[in-house]
This record gives sequence, C-alpha cells and structure tokens, in this order.
Amino acid sequence: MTNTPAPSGTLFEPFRLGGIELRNRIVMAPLTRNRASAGNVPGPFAAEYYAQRASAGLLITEASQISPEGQGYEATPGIHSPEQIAGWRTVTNAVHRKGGRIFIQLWHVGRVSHVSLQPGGRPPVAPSAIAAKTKTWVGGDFVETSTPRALRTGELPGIVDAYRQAAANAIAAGFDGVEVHAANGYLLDQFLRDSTNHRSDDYGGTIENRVRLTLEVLRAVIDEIGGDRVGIRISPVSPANDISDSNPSALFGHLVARMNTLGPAYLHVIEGATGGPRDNAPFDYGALRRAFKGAYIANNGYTPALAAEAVAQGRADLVAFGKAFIANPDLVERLRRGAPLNEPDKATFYGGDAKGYTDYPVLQPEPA
Ligand code: 8OZ
Repeated sequence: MTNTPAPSGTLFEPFRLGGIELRNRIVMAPLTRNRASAGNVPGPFAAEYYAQRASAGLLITEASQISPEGQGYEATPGIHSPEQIAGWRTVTNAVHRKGGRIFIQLWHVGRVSHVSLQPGGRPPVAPSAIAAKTKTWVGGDFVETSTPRALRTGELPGIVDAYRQAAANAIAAGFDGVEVHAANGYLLDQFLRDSTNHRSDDYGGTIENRVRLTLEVLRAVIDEIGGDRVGIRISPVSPANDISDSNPSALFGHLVARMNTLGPAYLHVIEGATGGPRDNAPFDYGALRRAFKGAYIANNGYTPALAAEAVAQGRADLVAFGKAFIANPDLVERLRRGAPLNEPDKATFYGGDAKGYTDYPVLQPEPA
C-alpha cells in the first residue's frame, strides 16, 4: 500500500462523539478475524490486538453475535454469555489503559449462517425463507449458507430483546458504547431491503414496515444504554451477502429521518460495495449526512488523502479504516508522519493465531 502525507487538516483533531471525547477523527472499522476461543469468548490475543490499535480515535470491535442464533461464522465472539462478557472486559481494560475508546459491534447474521453453527442444527432465521447465494466460514473453509426459515411475527420481540440485553452486557463488559450492525446483508439489512424481505406482516412490504425492526432495535438499545453510546452501521448499495433494494435512496433516507427521533450518536456508512468499488451504484451520501443529526462516519476504500479531504470538506466527521488497521497498529502515527503503510496479509485475515494479528511492525520513534 502506498501512502502520501495526508494534507494538514482536521483528521488529527479531537472530536466529541455523544458523551465522549475522541482524540482524533480516525476510526478502526469493525473487522471479523475468527479467532475466538471455545464458547466464542474473545481469544487469547484479542486484548493485545485491540490495545495495539488504541491510538485510533475510536475502535469498533469485530462483529459480535447477540445470541447463539445470531452466529454465522466459526470462531466469532459473542456478547451473550457471562464468559464472553468477562473476556471482553480484558479487552476494554487493555484499551482504556492506553487511553483508547471502544464500541462493540452488535451482530445477528440472520440467513448468513450454516446449520452446523445453529443451536440444535436448526436452520438459520431470516425475514423470509430465501437462501443467500453467499458463503460462510465453517471448519476452516468457506461453505454455502443454509436455507433459512422465516421468523414468525411473534418471535420479533425476542430478537429486539436480545439486542437490548447485548447492549446491557456491553456496558457490563466496560465498552464505551455499541454499534448496531444493520449493514452487509445480515439480519437487520435483510429486513430493510426488498430483495430479502418478502413479508406480508407489519415488518414487510412498504418502506415504513421494512425499517420497523431496525428502529425497534435502535430504540431498545438506546432505552437501555442511552443514545450517546449508540451508533448504527448501514451499507445502502452494497451487494455484500447477496442483497439489493429497488430504491435504496428512499429506503435509507426514510430510515435516517426516523432515526433522528431516537437520537443515536453516529451513523456509520459503507459507501459503495463493501471492500470493493465506491461507485458500484449511484447514491447521494451527502444527503444522508445532511439528514442525520448525529455524527457521520464514512467508510470504504478511503485513502489517507481522501479521508483528510472528506473531513476537511465536512463530508464526514470521522473516517473508518479497515484493512489498513489490520496491518498497521500505529496507523494514526503513520498517517501523521506520511509514513509508508504495511501491506495486509489476506491469508491471515480469518482464523489462526497471533500471526497476522498482533505481529505487524510499528514505526520506530522519530529521532528527537
Ligand atoms: C468478513 C467476513 C465475515 C464477516 C461484515 C461481519 O461484512 C462481517 C464479515 C466480514 O460485516
């Protein structure tokens, strides 16, 4: 990865997010690493991994399932058991000792799962019984996802309550807040978008109905821990995990307008195709930013220069980097100095041990 010095600007200035002060505008994006231990407890190197990256203004953890049914890949951590809460406590302590701030991403995969990961080997759940043409990670390999069953209307309050409980657990684990994962074709996104939501109850059909579950989740989580400690991530035009919508501008415009009445601290937007081109489909992100009353975190394919420009021009309050943070624990310092970036090693993204996780080199201190 090449890097040119970021134009002097506001990326390195502090930012007040909800009730907390971030020391810069650089966010570590949520990154799935599949290194959890037995019981889906954060693994032995997780505290060190996150603490190494604590100079980011805000760390957002890897997606963490809110319930056993919410899991879709092997060795992803949860935030529903006492052991998981205790495991995350070691992570939040390590990050806070270094002066960092950390939110946990709350995840339910919906249909993006496999029977072998589901309680009792049952099918995964989704708004509608439509299989995703996508793969998940089981037994150290990618496998086709299993066909889901449609959730009954009467089951939805239980899903909302699992998010609420997970948010309470996150606070018990010492997190500064939570990010509701409503992106990338997982459960909430499956309810939002009309390629995956074919329901005929109050949670399907019209845009008003399709946003209902996401808003109920947001309201429950905010009631539990306060809007200052809650963000939400969306990916309006990303096809990730075999998903699409016939009118993303209307859908996400409506969602954001309704969210304002609940008062989450931030909106985190994957612009374009997740991990891919930013211009895969036309979308006016500026309109979302202007419509939303809280902070806007931009993500996806931002180079240091593009990030500095987005913040300097006021198109984003914060910018989240993913792969660059895998390979550069001291990304903030490297951007400040205009230093070269380490290249991420794709072979160690998912699963494994400390290799490709906690062993990326940092810069030597600058000579005085
Ligand atoms: C990569 C591999 C597995 C899961 C996402 C949680 O896309 C993920 C994820 C990414 O949001």
